[in-house]
Amino acid sequence: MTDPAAVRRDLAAQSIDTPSWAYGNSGTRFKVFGQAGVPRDPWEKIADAAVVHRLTGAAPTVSLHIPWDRVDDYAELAKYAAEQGVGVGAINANVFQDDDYKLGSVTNPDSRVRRKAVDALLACVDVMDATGSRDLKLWFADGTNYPGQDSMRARQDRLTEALREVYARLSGDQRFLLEYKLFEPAFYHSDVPDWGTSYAHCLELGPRATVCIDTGHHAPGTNIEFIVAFLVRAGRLGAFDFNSRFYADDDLMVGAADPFQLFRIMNEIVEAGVHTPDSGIAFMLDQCHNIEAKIPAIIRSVMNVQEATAKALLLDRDALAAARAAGDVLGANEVLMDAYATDVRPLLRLVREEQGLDPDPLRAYHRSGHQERIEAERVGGTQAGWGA
Ligand code: PSV
Ligand code: MN
Ligand code: MN
Repeated sequence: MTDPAAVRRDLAAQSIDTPSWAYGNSGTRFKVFGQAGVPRDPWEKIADAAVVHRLTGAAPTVSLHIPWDRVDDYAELAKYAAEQGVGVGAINANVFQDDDYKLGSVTNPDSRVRRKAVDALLACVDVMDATGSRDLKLWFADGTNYPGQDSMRARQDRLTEALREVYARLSGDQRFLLEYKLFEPAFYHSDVPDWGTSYAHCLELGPRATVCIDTGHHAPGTNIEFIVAFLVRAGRLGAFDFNSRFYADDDLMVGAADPFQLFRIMNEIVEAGVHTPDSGIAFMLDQCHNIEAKIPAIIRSVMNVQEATAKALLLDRDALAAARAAGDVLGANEVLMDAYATDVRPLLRLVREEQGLDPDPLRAYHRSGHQERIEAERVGGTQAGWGA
């Protein structure tokens, strides 16, 4: 049987990191739709992230993307974040938007471009030093479009060399998260296409190197919860980039396309007992809100993760263990489905009330006047940088 007080305690402790770029304008390669009141600079992105945290009590950090969030003084930015009540989450390195990176960044055949890319990654570690961020998130757009274009083996060598140099620069509790993605922007092969490739590089490097699972970066039908189970067991699951997808890297709100998949993922996390922040696993959103209102969409996303987690926490693990031990296939599946079918919204309302929060963060946001304020104050919001 589950202990209701322990469930409420774990839910109250849950931390979900929100990404600075989700607060800015975004779109597809066809069109970026501007929205009124979007942040004009990193300071305003942080201010919006702080609003999400104040209303949900569950989003205490905001991830930055460098150089999209470039400022002169990162320590100042971190100080401002702390004043707003949030911390700096992962530092996301952008080594994909310069013309130089046409044939890749750290795996580019040209050593000058590789040097430039590694220097950009090292500069991100400087940002970590200045902000107190623990995690460097590495995602490479590197790969090829045509068979024969470059040596896949040589590119792995170049990747290893670059990762080694960055790894050696980490200190204290810093670590890096190596994110994989099956395809896009490279269409024939990607240099880090899957969790196995990421994991192999992390193993070679050492314990500060961990895998980041972006839920939108797999082939359709991939059993993501298996990947979760494997990496948790191996101690190499560093983070999630949560979002949801119908077709490819859609970056829709987590839990919107397939709430059952999100539950199955969180169930693996809870079964392994790694759902609280002390697990070292960062639960991050990586989303773009192209047509929907941004802050409400991020609040909704945080709530979706909370709901999946609550269902997983309520799962009757003793009954599941008994059914498994007895070889009762249907019984085990029924225990799991019962948990999934539970309406956890009243429980989460109670948890919020116990934290002194409004039980309905979305309605509270609409009542807060924040949206009207930012629409009046902020004219000429910037693009997130992604999807232009
Ligand atoms: C790439 O598709 C990705 O998921 C990486 O995490 C980037 O850092 C993020 O999107 C934002 O571009
Ligand atoms: Mn991602
Ligand atoms: Mn992505």
